[in-house]
Amino acid sequence: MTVISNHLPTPALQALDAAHHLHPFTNDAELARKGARIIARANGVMLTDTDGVEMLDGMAGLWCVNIGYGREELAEAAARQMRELPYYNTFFQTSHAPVIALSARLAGLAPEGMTKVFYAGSGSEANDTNIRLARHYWAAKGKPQKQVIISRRNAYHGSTMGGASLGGMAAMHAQGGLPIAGITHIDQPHWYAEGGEMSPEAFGLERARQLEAKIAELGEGRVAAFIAEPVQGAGGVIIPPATYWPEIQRICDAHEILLIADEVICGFGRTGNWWGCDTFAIRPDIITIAKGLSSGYAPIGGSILRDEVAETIAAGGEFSHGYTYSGHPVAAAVALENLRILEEEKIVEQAGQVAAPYLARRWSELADHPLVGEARTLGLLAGLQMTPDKAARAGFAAGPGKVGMICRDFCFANHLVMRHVGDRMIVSPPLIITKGQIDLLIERAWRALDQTYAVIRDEGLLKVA
Ligand code: PXG
Repeated sequence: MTVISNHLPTPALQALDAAHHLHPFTNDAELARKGARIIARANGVMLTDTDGVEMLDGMAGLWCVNIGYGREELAEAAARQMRELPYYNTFFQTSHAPVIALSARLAGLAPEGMTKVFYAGSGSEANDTNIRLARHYWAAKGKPQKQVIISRRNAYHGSTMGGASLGGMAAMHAQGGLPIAGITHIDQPHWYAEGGEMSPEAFGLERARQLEAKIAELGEGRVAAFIAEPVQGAGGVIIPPATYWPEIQRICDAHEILLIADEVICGFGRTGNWWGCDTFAIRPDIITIAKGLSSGYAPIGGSILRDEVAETIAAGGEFSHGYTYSGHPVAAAVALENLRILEEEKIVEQAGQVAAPYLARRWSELADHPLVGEARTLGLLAGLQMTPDKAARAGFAAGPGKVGMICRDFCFANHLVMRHVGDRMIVSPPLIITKGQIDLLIERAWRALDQTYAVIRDEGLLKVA
């Protein structure tokens, strides 16, 4: 048996990693000089690296380990399924019990009237599927001109050609000739950065109405769908003003377009309810799922379809689309066990009713820190904005991301995994985080902010842009 071990000394692992592994979203030359942090094991909300350092994982991996690390039952489910049927496809008029059971379970959990699932291996793949689904849906309804998908700047919908095109990340579009044709973007509902003198409520309406203006500009007959994350995650935990989603829903209802809710981060309890769509009273036609579906224990994603969409696709002949791993039996068995634990242990309810209000209270205290301009949470998503001038909501003269990176490094030094997006600090911990662990998170975040403040003051970085 191949034994994958951590017993090589850390520098040896780092050297091999640098020699043979290109990392996602990483400047690999720079990383090779520093050496990667190598994670050895994890339990609950805690990670341990190969030097034995224990860190609180404020990011649940990459927004996905909702039930926390170390659940033996998921390992058992995977091993059992691998012994029974490690692989079979769902093409060619075949199916298998794990994918059937998972689909039925998801149909029960999904919003009313959404009872069919198409599987992918990841969120990116699922969003690629959604592009083809939405366009094929309109073609099947005799409206093949309805092709354009409207998304938002600073959205994240994945890293494939389709996913990155739907996303609104300028740095991603700058590489590889993106976006692909037929995808266009409107502005995001990011009041802190872009709201200027407007109230959040007025700003939320203004941003939502850009959708209506874009539909008018393109012509309703050309628009297939609008896609959005209920709360932007990778964009910086951007919680939209309360006016935003009701207005988006009104516009989608008034026009003949599909609404795709990308729940890859928000789904499975992250916002305090099962779906971000519940939290914001959104009625989507397609929901993108991944991450929390398996709590990251196995790669799996998918699209949950409104019944009318699924029926139209089914009636439209063969949908020429699918992946080798669509509905992979091991991933499906793991996801099913994850959902059983989320439901039976009432993890979503506990997160929404106990952990989320506690995090909201403790996180809001960070707003008293001299560096912090805004500290907001929704469910177990939290973001805070660092600024050299709270009243003006100003950015730093050093440019976005410099102070964020300093703070991120201090977080690591204080054994807290907290990410930065520009100069916003964000967390998305496992849903099972306890009040005591939230206290620890806040204590470490506060210390990192203090250290960041001291360093940037001494280095003259506390200047307004
Ligand atoms: N949609 C959303 C809303 C996501 O957050 C994807 C789709 C793509 O899923 P896959 O499984 O293909 O990665 C995501 C993924 C970050 C970061 O830096 C966020 C994601 C992935 C990688 C990095 O915050 N989200």
